Amino acid sequence: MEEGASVENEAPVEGGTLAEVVPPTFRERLGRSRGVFAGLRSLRGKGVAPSTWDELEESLLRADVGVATTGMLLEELRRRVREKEIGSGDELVDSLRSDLVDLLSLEQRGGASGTEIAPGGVATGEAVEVAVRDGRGLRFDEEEGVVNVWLFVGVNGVGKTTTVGKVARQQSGSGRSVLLAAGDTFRAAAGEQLATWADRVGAEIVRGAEGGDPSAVVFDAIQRAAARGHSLVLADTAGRLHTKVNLVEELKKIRRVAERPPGRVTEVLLVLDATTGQNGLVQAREFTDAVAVTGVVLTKLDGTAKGGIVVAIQRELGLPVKLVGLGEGPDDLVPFDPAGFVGALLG
Ligand SMILES: Nc1nc2c(ncn2[C@@H]2O[C@H](COP(=O)(O)OP(=O)(O)OP(=O)(O)O)[C@@H](O)[C@H]2O)c(=O)[nH]1
Ligand SMILES: [Mg+2]
Repeated sequence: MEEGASVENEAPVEGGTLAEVVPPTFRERLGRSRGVFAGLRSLRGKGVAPSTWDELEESLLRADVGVATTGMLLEELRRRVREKEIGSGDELVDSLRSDLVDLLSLEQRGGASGTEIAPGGVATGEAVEVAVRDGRGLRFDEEEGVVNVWLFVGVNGVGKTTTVGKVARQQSGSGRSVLLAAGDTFRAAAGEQLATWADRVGAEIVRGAEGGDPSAVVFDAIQRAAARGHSLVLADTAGRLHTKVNLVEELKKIRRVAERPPGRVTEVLLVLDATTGQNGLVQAREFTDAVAVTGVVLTKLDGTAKGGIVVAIQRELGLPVKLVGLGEGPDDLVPFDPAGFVGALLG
């Protein structure tokens, strides 16, 4: 984690509670992605020449936006130039910027029961409005006696366990009573890793034996949560398994068990590593086909990721990117915000 960004976090701690955390910004953390988009930013201050189109196309493809979306964006920009709606490099980049923001903005998802909350926060004020309108809030049912279960799924190494820890910190920081379920019984270290997060956050954890049945762990976690008055279970899962049991079959079983009252699965978050680029999309399809995924957590966008993958995920999977990982630290998880994201890339 970059130390420089956390200076303001070191405000005095009063009454044992953590001082207000200042989350990292896209602009600070999207180093590599900003590099990939530098070619586009450099079109500013110039005219629109035939070579401009090659530069645009190459940059978008290199940024992982994907062939289909790149084609669509370029076609629309060409039309505007042809019809003299835009004439300068600046206008071209601004046009592209608003097209990308539009592409990344979601329409309201109707009919959701429960409270939509801004990721990392409880339902208060303006943040809720934004979250609901955007369909990016994390669903939490306030109903008496219900234990909300958020499942974190994805292939190995993408950042599931880390994300569970970060979400636990945010949720408990905003006043929810959280319990962690170590549903990755594939290796002992996975339980240890989650236990470290539980310690850090001050959350209870339920673990099973190594090689044990993960759905039994999740079941026990829900029972414990109900008995102890925790309203939210965050369930980590394995990215791979010892046995021949298909990972997806195992997840279906966990989900079935978690749906038994008092449990209620209110989020299934697919964790994807942004640095795997278009490969991530292939993985994602396998999961979405099997366990009704409600949103994506895109991790490692601070690393060697190229940024455009966010566009590809939402366009090609039709799934909202709800949270973005911008580092390994406990506070390096932020709600996805299209305008902030595109603004950081295109300046
Ligand atoms: N730079 C960066 N690293 C991250 C981010 N999220 C997770 N990581 C790192 O990615 C590595 C793998 O993270 P884990 O949380 O263990 O991944 P996992 O999906 O639980 O992996 P398995 O349990 O093996 O399936 C760790 O070194 C994390 O610190 C992120 O947003 N940015
Ligand atoms: Mg893990």
